[in-house]
Amino acid sequence: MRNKIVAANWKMNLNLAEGKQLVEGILAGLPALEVHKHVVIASSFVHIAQTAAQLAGKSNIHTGAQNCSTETSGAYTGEVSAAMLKDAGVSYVIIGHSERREYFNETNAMLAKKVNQALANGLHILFCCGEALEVRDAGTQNAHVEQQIKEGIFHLSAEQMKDITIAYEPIWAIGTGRTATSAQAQEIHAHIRSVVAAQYGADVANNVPILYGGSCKPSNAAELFACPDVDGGLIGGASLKADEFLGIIEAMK
Ligand code: 3PY
Repeated sequence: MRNKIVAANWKMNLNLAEGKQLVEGILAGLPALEVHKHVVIASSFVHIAQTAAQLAGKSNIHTGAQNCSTETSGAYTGEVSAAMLKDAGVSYVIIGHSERREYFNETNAMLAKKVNQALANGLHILFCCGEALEVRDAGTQNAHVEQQIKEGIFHLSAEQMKDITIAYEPIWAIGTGRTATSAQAQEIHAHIRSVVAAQYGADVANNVPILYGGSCKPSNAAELFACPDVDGGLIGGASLKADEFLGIIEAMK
């Protein structure tokens, strides 16, 4: 059975005290997680050491980051390397979130370098893809997402794909309150899995978790997660409140 994952993406929110309190709230309500179910808390860099200390020794709940550098080390002011993240206690890193692609001009070529840095340092990757509203309206979302995946991760070996989780996030559903219907999510998740299968074969494809992201909340999580190719969620706003995030974790199949 492939892994199921619910990952919090705090984005640029919360001070240290608020982050600590939120993790305490999540831990207080966290159900015992079966072996294939995982929770990730991806905070901003400043929270990582604190979150890692809070999660130390806990099973199936992991510290995450929202980005890493394309470079290994050196004169890159403001950057944080994958090695630094690993050393600070991170085990999952989000790469290629649409906000990074859009506001920080991250290209697929840059993302492929970040993917290499993360894997070289033993991190699991939550690799994001997804289309803007114009692309969805033009009906070319499958080709769009396929290109992002091909250019971002298809240089990897089948062995390296074991550390890849794909997160499909339609940009038109991020922070807008709009959600893809479960039928829309299932359709494109199945397409993504077929693209991975064409490159790596059915075994690899069947083991890659594919998460849905974009205004996922307790009220719609169960329906989305019931889709056969939806293996959990990457959660924005609803991950900032312990009760809402716990509600989404409960919906994990
Ligand atoms: C959202 O749901 O808003 C996200 O961007 C999750 O990453």
